[in-house]
Amino acid sequence: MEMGREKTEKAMRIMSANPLNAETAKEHLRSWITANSVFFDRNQGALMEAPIDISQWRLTVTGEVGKELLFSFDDILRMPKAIVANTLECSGNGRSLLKEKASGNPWTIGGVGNAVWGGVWLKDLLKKAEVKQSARHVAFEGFDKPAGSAGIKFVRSIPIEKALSSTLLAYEMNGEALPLKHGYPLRGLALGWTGANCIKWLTGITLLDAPFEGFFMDKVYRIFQKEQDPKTGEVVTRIALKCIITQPLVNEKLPGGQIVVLGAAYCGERSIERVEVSVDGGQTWEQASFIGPNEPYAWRQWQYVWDARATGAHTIMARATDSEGNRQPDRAGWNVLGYGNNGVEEHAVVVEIV
Ligand SMILES: Nc1nc2c(c(=O)[nH]1)N[C@H]1C(S)=C(S)[C@@H](COP(=O)(O)O)O[C@H]1N2
Ligand SMILES: [Mo]
Repeated sequence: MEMGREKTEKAMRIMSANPLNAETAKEHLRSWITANSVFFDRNQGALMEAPIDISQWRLTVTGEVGKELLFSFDDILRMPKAIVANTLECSGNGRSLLKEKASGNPWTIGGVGNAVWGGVWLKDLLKKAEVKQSARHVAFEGFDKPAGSAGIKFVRSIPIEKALSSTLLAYEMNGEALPLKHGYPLRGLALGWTGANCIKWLTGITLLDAPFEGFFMDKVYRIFQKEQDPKTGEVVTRIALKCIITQPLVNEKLPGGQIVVLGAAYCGERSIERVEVSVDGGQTWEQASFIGPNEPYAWRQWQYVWDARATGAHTIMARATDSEGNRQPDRAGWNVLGYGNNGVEEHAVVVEIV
């Protein structure tokens, strides 16, 4: 299917080629699984040209442990396998839709995707390492080459509680070996947390008695305001409650009649209870219906059939409520780096009925 493949490749919206930062086209966000070939790309440094020789790859576990460990890829494959669905979203997804500009990659809604991941539970590895009482954070290091002359490695840490409860080390993505650009051969996945907490090309895990300190922990991936020291801002961890509209497209011209509005709703560690849709700019709301699987950590696809009668411009909005009764905000809270845009108004889609 040569034509199909060409179309697929064109569908990525490339924001920067080197490092590669590209978002998934809305058309590819309409299924529960996001195919590996169209899954969004977010990289701090240049992509490596060839996969590592798997016989040379090693994973170390060091720091606040009773026993330092060294794993080969075969050692990892021999451990009990876990399969989990998880929606991965870049912390800055939706940034370009904020009313007030924020710096960073200009994501619309395509810095997100859902995959079924295969791998091993981090807690199973840590059990073998005899983690000390003093361990509070777990740092992850990849073997990608850092960008720029400063050469700062992308190292980040997560709290020990997250590492021991719901963090996967994934070597498989949607039934295939983890693709090179998504972290081959192994990546961390702090389930339900933003992409920055999910280190690719993993090679080192270090148990620390405090959060890791460094550029990618203290200067970015924090919520802060102008004139505030970034280090005093809250660290970006959980994916925020949010709803995206994947059909129709922004400014699409459509004939009147039945229009199938499609979208996805997600909120990381919690589940989605309800999605409501408005086709009159937020004056009235109707319930959407869910389609497809309902799995922890994974988004829910939904649809709403709109009987469009009047010609002219119409504003479609969608809003989600989680299982604890929280509803996403009408407007997102602003921060300097534009993280966590989950505003209903920011994600509105205007269409024209002709
Ligand atoms: N080693 C390494 N891991 C990384 C990054 C990186 O640049 N280097 N980028 C992070 C960010 S910010 C995101 S959003 C996700 C993106 O994962 P993907 O490219 O597989 O979609 O990987 C994360 N893990
Ligand atoms: Mo990200």
